[in-house]
Amino acid sequence: MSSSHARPGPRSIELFERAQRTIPGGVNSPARAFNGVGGGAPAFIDRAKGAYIIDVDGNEYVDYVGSYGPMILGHADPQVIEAIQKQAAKGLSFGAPTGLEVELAELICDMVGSIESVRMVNSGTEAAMTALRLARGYTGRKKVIKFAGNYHGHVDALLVNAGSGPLTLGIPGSPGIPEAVVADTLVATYNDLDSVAEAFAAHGDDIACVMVEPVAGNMNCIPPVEGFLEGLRSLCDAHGTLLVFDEVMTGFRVHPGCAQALFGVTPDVTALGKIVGGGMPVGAVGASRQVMETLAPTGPVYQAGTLSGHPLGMAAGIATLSQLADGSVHRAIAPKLATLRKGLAEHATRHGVPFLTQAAGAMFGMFFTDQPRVERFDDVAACDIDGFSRFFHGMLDNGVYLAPAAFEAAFISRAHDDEAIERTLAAADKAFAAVAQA
Ligand code: KE4
Repeated sequence: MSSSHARPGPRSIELFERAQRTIPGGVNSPARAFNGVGGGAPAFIDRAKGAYIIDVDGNEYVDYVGSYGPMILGHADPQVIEAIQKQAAKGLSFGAPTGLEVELAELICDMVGSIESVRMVNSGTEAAMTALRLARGYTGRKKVIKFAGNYHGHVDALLVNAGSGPLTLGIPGSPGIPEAVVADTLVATYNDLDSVAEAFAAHGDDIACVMVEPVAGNMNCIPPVEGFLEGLRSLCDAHGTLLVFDEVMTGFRVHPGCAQALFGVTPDVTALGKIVGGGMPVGAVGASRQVMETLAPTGPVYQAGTLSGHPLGMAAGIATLSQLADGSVHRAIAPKLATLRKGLAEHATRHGVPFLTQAAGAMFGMFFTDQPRVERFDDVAACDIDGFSRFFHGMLDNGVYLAPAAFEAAFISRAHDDEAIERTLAAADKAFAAVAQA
């Protein structure tokens, strides 16, 4: 692999200028824009392999975005690519069931203990949206508790801002969402069981579900504090409320059995995405057979999708999960992530930069703060966002690609070998120096 390192080059800039004429902000998802790190053209990617992405100017980067999670095997994994190519030659989509959907459903049920039945959808957003409707339909209740800083895709009812406390009903998080749509959404504080108990005390018997990221990966990377998930389980059991784990990001990322296996807490419903499709557009909702049969056509809760269970997505998901099932990928990743985190901390210390990493399985977060740990949304908000931005550009200039936002998690893969880690740490030495000089 060539090791030319440079900011997004002329072809990215030219493509960005063109893109902005026909695509809002020049990107098909705001997370890819560089608005959170000072703006400018993002790198337009031409191809990727293993731990590396290569942009249209030939610049090569060690990649810690991994498509925001799916690429745990590394980019262009040969088995995944071959599975897609073979399936594509047989036709793309039929609007009729295929054996591939059964195979992936069985694989998910084998790997995730709480799932006896699963419905495929096309994104994490659809998975969270379906999980919410399913919980409301199954319980006959309206209210939902979510957590400030948790993101469940762009579902109207879940795009809410935290009110003054968990008792205040949701405030629309975006124009275009009527107050009525979030009127039953309660917003609690992540890692704060008291805030959840308050909401249950006020609305307990009308709460259909608690939806939570078992590791918060949309306010950087914040694992649950001891007892938090267990406490949610107890509160849900006491009130006949369903516990929904949004494992779109954590699913198969933090453990082959998902976060529910890592932390030993069993949800009633699980939303999946990202890794479950191996890089293809796949989401899924899983639960007990009893809960899932509430969904059409066996039950009254409507849900559907032209391309749900898409054969190429199924083929990619099967080829991915089948490589994760025995745990060998996660075991191989663990020491490499430990080496990376240790090296980052050493370089930060040497340059006098307040810095902290947190991790769960094969996802991790980098915080520019002197706090000993970051457990809540307010802790994240207190971090040095400008410091992250300078670090981001320092890493980009030296051939390491991070998510262009301080509130995103980072993702390592099986393909991140010693050389990739060494190149990352060499870049970090320069990037921390840039942070320190500011
Ligand atoms: P998608 O609809 O983007 O596939 O999934 C939505 C979603 C649901 N739940 C969780 C826990 C998620 O992290 C996500 C999506 N994650 C973001 C990363 N912060 C995807 C990046 C993007 O929006 O482009």
